[in-house]
Amino acid sequence: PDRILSGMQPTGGLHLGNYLGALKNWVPMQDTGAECFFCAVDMHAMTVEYDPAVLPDRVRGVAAAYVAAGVDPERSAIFAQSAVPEHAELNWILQCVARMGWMERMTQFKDKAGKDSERASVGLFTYPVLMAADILVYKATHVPVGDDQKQHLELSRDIAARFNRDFGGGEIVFPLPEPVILPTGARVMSLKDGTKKMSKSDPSDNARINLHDDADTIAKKIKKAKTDPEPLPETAQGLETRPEAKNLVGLYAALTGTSVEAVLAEFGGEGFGAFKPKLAEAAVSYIAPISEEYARLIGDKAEIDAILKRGAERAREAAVPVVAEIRDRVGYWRP
Ligand code: AQP
Repeated sequence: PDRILSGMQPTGGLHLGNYLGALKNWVPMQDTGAECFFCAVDMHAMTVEYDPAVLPDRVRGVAAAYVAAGVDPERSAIFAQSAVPEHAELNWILQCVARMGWMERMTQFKDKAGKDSERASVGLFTYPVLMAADILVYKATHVPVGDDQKQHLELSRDIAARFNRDFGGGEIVFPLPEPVILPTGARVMSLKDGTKKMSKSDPSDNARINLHDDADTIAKKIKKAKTDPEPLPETAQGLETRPEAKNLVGLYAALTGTSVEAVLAEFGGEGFGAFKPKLAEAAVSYIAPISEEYARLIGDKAEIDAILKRGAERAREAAVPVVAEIRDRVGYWRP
């Protein structure tokens, strides 16, 4: 049977990019009979500067957002990565499988470390290996993520293949995990800069629409969103040199479940003054049910903690036997 694994970093509240790019894709997977594991990857959140005092609540926030978005804790394991120490144990083993040359090609490290990469944590550099461990510790077959994670997924496959070759004795130990990337919404860009992805860690909150934003906030953010002075084009080709316009049109299409072409057939020739209120309306009605459920859940710490506890137990049931097998394969001593 298929096994699904995905996660988000508790580096802040989740935003529309996280939702449209990944989370939205998780919900229907629960109906496929696959075993689903969805974690808040708090160990990944430590790779950049963070406040340990707020991390546990951020994990709770991510779990609440998963549930509010439709992940069912009865059917899916929802848990904190750090509560399943097998991730960390497999991480070390896989660090010895991954090659420096593979790691040095990772573009997200370069983006996140910026110019001063000497000061970045070693954890930020090895982040994609931990991500491979997150996936392989469940022998996951499918990983629903946004477009920006494609390269990391490719690395996970390389690591799995190399492990199979070096330690498999002719057997397939780890199935090669398949990325599952949605055709629309896989890449939502910042409202302030159409060439940068919408991100939790963007210092400007106006750059993103959060799943917990209320209607007024959403409308204000969209009103302030960067645009150009031209009216919307009639065809998708006309968006190619206009990153902000392309992003807003793409967002509207994703929110209303139509195509970019259909949006332009409706709004082509109109200015942003006419388009933005419609976009705000679509965003508000789309997010309202999620943000209402989120607000309810986040006030019930006991319920969230119970979900996370149960999720960690279920995840460990799956991960412990995998790590036991891997320990033997790599030659760890045991009496
Ligand atoms: N802008 C985006 N468009 C589409 N998908 C996105 N994802 C993130 N941003 C966008 C997808 O959300 C999942 C969780 O991402 P993450 O929390 O592991 O970290 P990230 O990709 O680095 O996301 P952020 O929001 O930009 O976080 P920070 O600011 O902490 O780095 C992934 O599946 C990702 O593809």
